[in-house]
Amino acid sequence: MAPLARVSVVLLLVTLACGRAPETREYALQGQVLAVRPERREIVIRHEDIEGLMQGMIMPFPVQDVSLLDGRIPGDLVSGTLVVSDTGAAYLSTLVRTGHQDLPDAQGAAPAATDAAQGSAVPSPAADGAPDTVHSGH
Ligand SMILES: [Cu+2]
Repeated sequence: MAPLARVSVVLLLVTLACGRAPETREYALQGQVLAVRPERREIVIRHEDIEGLMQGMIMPFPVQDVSLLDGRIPGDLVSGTLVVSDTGAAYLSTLVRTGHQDLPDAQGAAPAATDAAQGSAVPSPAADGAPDTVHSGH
């Protein structure tokens, strides 16, 4: 190889090494939405095991494109793509709703929550008694 050509190869390799983009890997994600926080550009998902990355858990996932969160509500079943870079940064690049399953006991309310909200107020003894106590105090 002529000396000049050899220099060119070395320069090329240096250029490639310096200009390379961070390595990223993509993982398929399945789970259920527990909370949506567009103001923080993140969504909390109870995800299933992610092969080769981590076991199932509840955790917040950042998104770069906040419109991915449009229309997502707690209870939505979703599948998405998790992008993890070699710097450790991770975010969801896709997020698709595949179904919906109401969250059990999400607000500490029993399954009867819907009935209670629809029915006329059934005053509890405590709520009933409190005003009387206040009035009688005057
Ligand atoms: Cu996780």
